[in-house]
Amino acid sequence: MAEPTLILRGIEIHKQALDGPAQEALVAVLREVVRQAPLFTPVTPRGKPMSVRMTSAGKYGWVTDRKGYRYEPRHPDGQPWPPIPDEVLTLWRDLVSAERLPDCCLVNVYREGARMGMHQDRDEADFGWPVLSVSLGDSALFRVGNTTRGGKTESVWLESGDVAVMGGAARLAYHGIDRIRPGSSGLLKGGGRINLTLRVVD
Ligand code: MD6
Ligand code: FE
Repeated sequence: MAEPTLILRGIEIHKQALDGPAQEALVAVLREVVRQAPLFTPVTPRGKPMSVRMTSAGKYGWVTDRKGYRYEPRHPDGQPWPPIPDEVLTLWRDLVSAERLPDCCLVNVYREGARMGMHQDRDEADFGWPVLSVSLGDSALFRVGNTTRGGKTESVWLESGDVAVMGGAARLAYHGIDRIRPGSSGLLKGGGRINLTLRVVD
């Protein structure tokens, strides 16, 4: 699993890093995470609700509201976030590091029509650590640009079981999800897509 299938603007993409049973197992443990830390609709600092629903596992969760983008040690309901499932940590150990584990597993849930605008992941203290992303369920059109806003972009479809590692010079590349393809996967009852992103925060 060490060699990426393809590299898009420095982002290493491991196609089908998770086979069908591994995807099913991950969905089962994520159901437990969502039971403990319910999905919520984040609001941007300007007051606009995002189209994805979100929760987290780990020492910190990523949140946004009128107060801004940040990491918090507790869910908006006041409870600590549940631990990051071992099945998820194993991917990080295999593809990133066994020495330093991630502090946050952000869970984004897309239903038909949900998208994510072009952004950088820059709320972490140390950009020396990559962000690892796991795609489950419906395929998503992932767009990658440059380390400054604007300019040419390139896109790739991320499918269920694909894992992407965004590190090195690509760590601060602008990226986003233009749209998902409804019905492209039977993994999630009711359809949709789950994206996990693992980050070192402190
Ligand atoms: C998504 N992914 O795939 C959104 N961020 O739904 C991200 O925003 C992302 O895939 C950092 C690194 C990899 C990613
Ligand atoms: Fe991101």
